Amino acid sequence: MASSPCNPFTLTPTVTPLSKPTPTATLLPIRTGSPQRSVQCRAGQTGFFTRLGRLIKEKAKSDVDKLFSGFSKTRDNLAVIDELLLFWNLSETDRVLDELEEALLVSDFGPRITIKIVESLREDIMSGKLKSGSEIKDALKKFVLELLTKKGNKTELQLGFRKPAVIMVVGVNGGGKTTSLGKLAHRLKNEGVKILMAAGDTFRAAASDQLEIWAERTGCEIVVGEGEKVKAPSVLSQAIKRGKEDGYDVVLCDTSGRLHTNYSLMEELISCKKAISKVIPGAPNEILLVLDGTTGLNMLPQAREFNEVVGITGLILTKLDGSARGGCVVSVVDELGIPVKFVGVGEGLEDLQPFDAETFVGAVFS
Ligand SMILES: Nc1nc2c(ncn2[C@@H]2O[C@H](COP(=O)(O)OP(=O)(O)OP(=O)(O)O)[C@@H](O)[C@H]2O)c(=O)[nH]1
Ligand SMILES: [Mg+2]
Repeated sequence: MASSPCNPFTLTPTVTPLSKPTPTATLLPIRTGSPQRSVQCRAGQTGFFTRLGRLIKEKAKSDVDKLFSGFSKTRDNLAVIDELLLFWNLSETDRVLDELEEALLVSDFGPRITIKIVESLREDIMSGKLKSGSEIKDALKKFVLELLTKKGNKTELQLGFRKPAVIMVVGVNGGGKTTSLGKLAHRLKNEGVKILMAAGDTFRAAASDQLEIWAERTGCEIVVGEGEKVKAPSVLSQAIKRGKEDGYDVVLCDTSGRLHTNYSLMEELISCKKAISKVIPGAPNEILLVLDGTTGLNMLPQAREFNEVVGITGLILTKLDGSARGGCVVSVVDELGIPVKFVGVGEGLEDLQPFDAETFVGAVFS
């Protein structure tokens, strides 16, 4: 690995005193979780975020077991493919491919990609390129892997070069935005990143309490709006100002759940984005759309609408632990060409896994 002036591995961690930042008249008070250890990036900032993104991605490869267990239901669902291919012979190709098609559809690979896979396999079988069940299985895995790496590359977080980097999470109600934000904070914090959370869900009174619990749990600081009429763009704007003034590395912005079909709520999201970029031109660096894996292909219209309105830079697919439909990862990448950056495989702190195509293919077609 090339060395960088801001290598989070080599810098000595310093304990930042919990003294409150000097308050200014316009800023909301900051709330603090438990005392945190943070690594300050002392030299130039270029390279810090690039390395961070890469580091998190590399960890995905070492978290194979977690991802493997997270996809157990999808794997069980697809195990039928092994049985089919074990006894495959040329005369039974049509029946076997029909059943393979069914298994992929049941796991939410989606009709478009399923047909592409099956037809490509049929062609290779008929031309004599694939001669055994194991060759067919390998070709199936290769097809999925190539699709994920071609259409959904850049799975690393792209946090730019300036501090603070801003990440905003968006999505429909109950998809797992706040939980994913908390888990992401935990992951970044483990790499020595100094994080500020912004409670941008101002629709529900309990929303900021939920985020405060995550701030406490992860030892991060948080900016929460005060008063009943506080608006999300104002909270986010103030949090970004605070992040800038107090030298945070990353500001993580939570937002309210909203139906992609609700025009005025989608407009509010545009205002949130504008409020952020007014403080830091070019921010947010990442707008991550959180999609509930259990909703299957219903997530596609949601994703299209959010993408059109605010421009999605990456996806977080949640609740894949509880669902046997992990194939939706492939269908969203195929349909939208937006990379999946993280997958949620449980409710715990460690249950947000950076997405790695190879690990995924190994986990669902073991
Ligand atoms: N099993 C499982 N549960 C999850 C996962 N991610 C989130 N959840 C659960 O899903 C529920 C909703 O999560 P939240 O984080 O509150 O969702 P949200 O999108 O912030 O919801 P709103 O703010 O109401 O729109 C909670 O019970 C979470 O614990 C996951 O990856 N796996
Ligand atoms: Mg929430």
